[in-house]
Amino acid sequence: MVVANRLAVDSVTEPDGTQGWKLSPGGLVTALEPVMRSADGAWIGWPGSVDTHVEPFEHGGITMVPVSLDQTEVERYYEGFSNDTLWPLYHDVIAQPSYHREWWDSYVSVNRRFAERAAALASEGATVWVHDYQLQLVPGLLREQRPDLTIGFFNHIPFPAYGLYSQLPWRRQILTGLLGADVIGFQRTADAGNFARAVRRLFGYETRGSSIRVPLENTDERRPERSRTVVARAFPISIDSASFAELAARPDVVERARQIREDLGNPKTVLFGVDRLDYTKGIRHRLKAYAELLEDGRLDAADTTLIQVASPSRERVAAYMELRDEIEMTVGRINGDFGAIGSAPVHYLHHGYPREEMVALYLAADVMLVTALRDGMNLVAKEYVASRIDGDGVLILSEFAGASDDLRQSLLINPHDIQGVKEAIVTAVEMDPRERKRRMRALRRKVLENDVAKWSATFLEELARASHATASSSAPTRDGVELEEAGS
Ligand code: GDG
Repeated sequence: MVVANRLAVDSVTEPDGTQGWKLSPGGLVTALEPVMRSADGAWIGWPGSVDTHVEPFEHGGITMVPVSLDQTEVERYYEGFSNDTLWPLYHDVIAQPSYHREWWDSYVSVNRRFAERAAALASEGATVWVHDYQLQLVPGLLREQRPDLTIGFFNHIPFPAYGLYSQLPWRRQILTGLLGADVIGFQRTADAGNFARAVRRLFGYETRGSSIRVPLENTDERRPERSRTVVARAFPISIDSASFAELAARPDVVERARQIREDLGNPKTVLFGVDRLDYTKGIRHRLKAYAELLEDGRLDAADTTLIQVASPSRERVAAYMELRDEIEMTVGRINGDFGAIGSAPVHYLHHGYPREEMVALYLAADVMLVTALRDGMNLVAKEYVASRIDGDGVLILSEFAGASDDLRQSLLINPHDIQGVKEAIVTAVEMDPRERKRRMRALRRKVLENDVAKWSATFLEELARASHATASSSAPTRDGVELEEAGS
């Protein structure tokens, strides 16, 4: 069973006026859809619109179990606490997090609803996999009601350093919620380290490698030392690499990529960025570097084009409205300063596209720009690599995206260092074709070997091991192992 904020489908109105469902875009669904289909699983989540009361239904081999949210809950639990408190806090306070007690109260009650739904539907001894920062209390709440379950949690976004995490007025409650899981997965080893440090600082629990010893409530006075072991470690997420490679081989997609370049006037260089319109993605930094290169004359607007797809996201949150205004003003300024009739240096598209079109854009792009200021993983970087079956193309990748741990043969950048980003763009544009292919070959090996099926299998294996260890459990031994100091 998967428990996630969003159901894996969006409601759509068919041409004949009837209501239907289609698989939704976005990191989590892109990642889990193939796994769930093959596991014949159930997916609990919010359908994405207010007061939608729908009975469970089947879609694409997955049982969808909708959880309804009312208007106030959408404002407080989702737009508020999830996207205006936790999201900026966990992304290193790039934007200022807002702390409101009524948002927290709503977060608690919605997490409780998800947990109750899962507790009511899960079969005896089932495996439940809870996803992401919107539902951090669910593992703890679920364990209280259903100790028979094996519970996993995966955090798709970063986990911040203690100095930032400690701002959160409800920092202890969140940790208690997460520690209800048997396995807590993070994107990077650094995230797991930040989590373990927060646990030591706030609770003083012992941690040893990826194991955390959580004392059980003292129900048995003869065994005051009883504890359970929670595993917290990195499981870097990936994509369904083969399906991107297959799309990239389709003649209509290849033709579409050619068409895109032709429609742009066959420029020498096509640069490409695609992101949810989010302040974590570094779109402004990218535009600034590009504009300066045009200004300096190191790139020529006559033979260079940047396509920036910014898919609409969280449009009712104030920080996102401001960001959109800022980006659109900057794009307008660049096109005004450097454009000519029939040629615009930036093609800015505020739309979502079908996956075929995304792959055609990946194929049309000489240089892919991933300039996130902070990003759990960044699947776009991996999708670009998987799509380049021609072995060509250059990936510029922020070291603050989890993907940079693995994709070392990209051009790694610090997006705050605008000069460094400019140099990387010039290096990419001028790179010798043999060097491009050498790098892309190494990147492709990584992405094709480590796909999403391997990611979920690795997580689920760890979860099975953890549940087995608990079943035959005793407290972890201290013999011969140095425990990290509480409070360090
Ligand atoms: C979160 C974490 C982590 C985007 N626009 C369109 C579209 N997309 C797809 C991309 C990609 C996905 O959405 C975005 O994934 P990212 O990883 O880049 O970023 P987030 O949405 O922020 O995801 C992130 C991820 O969770 C998974 O754990 O990597 O760090 O922030 O797959 O292709 N897809 C289509 N049309 C679009 O217009 N079809």
